Amino acid sequence: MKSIHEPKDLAINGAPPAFEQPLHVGRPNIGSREAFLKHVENIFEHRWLSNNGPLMQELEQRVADHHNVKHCVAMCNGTLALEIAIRALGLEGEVIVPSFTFIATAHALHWQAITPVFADIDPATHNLDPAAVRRMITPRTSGIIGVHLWGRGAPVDELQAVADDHGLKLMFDAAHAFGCSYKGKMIGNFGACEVLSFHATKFFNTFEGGAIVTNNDELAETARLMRNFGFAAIDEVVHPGTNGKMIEVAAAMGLVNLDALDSVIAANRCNQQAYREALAGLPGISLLSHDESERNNYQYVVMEVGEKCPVSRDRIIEALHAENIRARKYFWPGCHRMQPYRELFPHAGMLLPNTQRVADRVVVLPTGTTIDNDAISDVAAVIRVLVNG
Ligand code: T4K
Repeated sequence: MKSIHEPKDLAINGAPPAFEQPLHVGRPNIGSREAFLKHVENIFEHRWLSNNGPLMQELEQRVADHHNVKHCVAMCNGTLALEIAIRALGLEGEVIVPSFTFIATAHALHWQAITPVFADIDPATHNLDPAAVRRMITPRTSGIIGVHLWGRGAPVDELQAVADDHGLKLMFDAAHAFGCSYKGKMIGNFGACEVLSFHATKFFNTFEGGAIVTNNDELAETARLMRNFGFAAIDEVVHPGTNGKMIEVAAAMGLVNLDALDSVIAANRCNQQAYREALAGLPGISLLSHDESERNNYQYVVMEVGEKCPVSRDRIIEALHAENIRARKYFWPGCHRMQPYRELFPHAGMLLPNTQRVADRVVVLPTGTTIDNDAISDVAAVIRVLVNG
């Protein structure tokens, strides 16, 4: 790996890329391979591959304990968990969501013939602005889905107040917030339920996976029925349902990754600090920070390119990609500017000025257990060379 010091060294100027192998956002964090392979041997030995298997049950218990919540209902992925949660809660008509989120939040509604109505965000936190949510309520509104973006808690209390004032249901997309807290209480305990994602790129992964976490017994029971075709017992279907089951090999991955959480947090935290130091003092460049009084997983390094920066966000992305650094523009351009929402709501952007501004500024940088301080220095050097001209 070479270090970049001069503008002429940038790959966009014809030099070879800084990294021979791509440096990815979302490189999976993987715990003990040995322990995982041992689980796999056991799975083969017992020939129990899916359908409420023992490893999945153990994982559910440990995830629930980790979040101090009564129920964890594991699923095959976070999107299906969102769909099931939405259906189990009985949402219908219109549901208010941020547009500045991964497309799955909106699609999980649209897929079930529910209209996602996009509300604006607070540009300082990137999370829903409760006042904007209030403005989007109509007689057809049945609920609100808050997103704890980047793992930082949405304004839960204020959103709950809006929901209570208007008789709406509130749930959270907590795909980024595994192991995080809000006002000292673990994520998983807010709204009617919360949905975690255990996708490969997440802080905690089960290859693919997700879960509904809730303290509501009835909701958990309904979600359990729905994920297994509505079966209450052999030959007894009591509810409409689908196939949302988590397989045993995925649960095995989850169990070994649960054992590695502390080391992932330590690596992520160290990376955040390294980026902060390496990018300090650059005009118009800032990094989103974490509230150290809360529990954080530090999974996303979110850089913002402000007006004072002499180069554009897209120019920075172009230069990083040329160096084989696969930084991302999450969640550009915002759900409302993607299909089918762009066509369904062509004027939605008029009510989403903060969403559009933030979406045009963000760069998510590579982090996780596979990146070291030298690599971070090189990533920062590319940005520094560009910004300082
Ligand atoms: N709600 C929110 C707020 C979410 O962010 C997500 C998922 C969901 C709901 C839905 O949960 P799931 O149904 O996914 O459980 C990625 C993830 O696929 C997606 O799970 C995640 N959010 C989103 C933020 O990021 P893409 O389209 O960016 O994926 P892709 O294929 O471009 O991969 C991202 C980077 O990670 C690439 O640089 C390659 C690298 N990567 C990826 C995988 C899968 C690896 O290095 N190894 C891998 O195995 O969506």
